[in-house]
Amino acid sequence: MAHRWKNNLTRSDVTPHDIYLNRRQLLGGAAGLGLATLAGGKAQASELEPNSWEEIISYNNFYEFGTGKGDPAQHAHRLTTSPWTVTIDGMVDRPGDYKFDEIMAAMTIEERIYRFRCVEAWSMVIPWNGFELKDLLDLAGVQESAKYVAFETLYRPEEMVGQRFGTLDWPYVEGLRLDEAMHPLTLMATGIYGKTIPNQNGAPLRLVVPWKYGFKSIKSIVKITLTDKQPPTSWNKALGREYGFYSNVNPEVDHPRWSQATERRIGGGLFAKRIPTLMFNGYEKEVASLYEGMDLRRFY
Ligand SMILES: Nc1nc2c(c(=O)[nH]1)N[C@H]1C(S)=C(S)[C@@H](COP(=O)(O)O)O[C@H]1N2
Ligand SMILES: [Mo]
Repeated sequence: MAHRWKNNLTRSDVTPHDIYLNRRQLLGGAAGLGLATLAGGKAQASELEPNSWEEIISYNNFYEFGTGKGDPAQHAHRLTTSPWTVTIDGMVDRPGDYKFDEIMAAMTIEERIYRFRCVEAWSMVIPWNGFELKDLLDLAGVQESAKYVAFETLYRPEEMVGQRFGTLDWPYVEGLRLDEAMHPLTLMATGIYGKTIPNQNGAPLRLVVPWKYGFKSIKSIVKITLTDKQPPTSWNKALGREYGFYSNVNPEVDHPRWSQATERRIGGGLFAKRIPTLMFNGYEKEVASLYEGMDLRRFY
């Protein structure tokens, strides 16, 4: 395949790890005592304080390695992520198997500190490194007819021990509307805290859609398909009444079995108050226009 790669890799955009460590230390007692949810300015300042590396890599959902929060950290070391190719097909001008290294050479890696809100009502703040999904889709050349993007995770039960059980219908699949996929907030993450993304977080590349519940942010992607039909998604297939295609974070639309009005920030400490969940996870200004005129209760 003859690709013409843009050559604008700027790894120096990555902010060094120790800046965050220092900021955490500076924050001092308040965060440690779980008082980071005080009203007013203080809450604003600490609200985007990243979780620690240890928290981010030890409390995970990645059912390919088991359903416990500690299972991915325990089992994901068995996954081999090199070599890795991402098949991009469907309604694109340049379909093919894109080598991960070639993708990296073509992309601009930047840091994005995003809130991350799981549908289970816990959250973190994660300093991702990655590139905009739009840049990858542009590389493949999205055709006029495409309306949706479908994503697929690796299926390799020899290494992904959770895939030996029928917890979900493997491989894990997800999807976005094309305008959601092209949105500048939509990231393909390849790192955290300036380091290569750990296997349990979805190495070597995973989607991050910060205004949607975490399960939309599919990990360890091997296939991206441009299509004109809304693609099936794993959690919708498993429990369609509870998990819709859109899955936008919305404090006003509860899960059938629990409230989505508040969330527990991981690492907040034993006495931390739950914090209010923000519309579109705090990205309302950036993304609300994508859903203008849509009934968000119906399109959950
Ligand atoms: N392939 C795959 N992707 C996945 C999942 C999964 O089980 N398999 N879990 C999702 C859920 S429910 C969440 S909350 C996030 C968790 O990402 P993290 O472990 O990096 O915080 O990954 C999402 N992506
Ligand atoms: Mo989740």
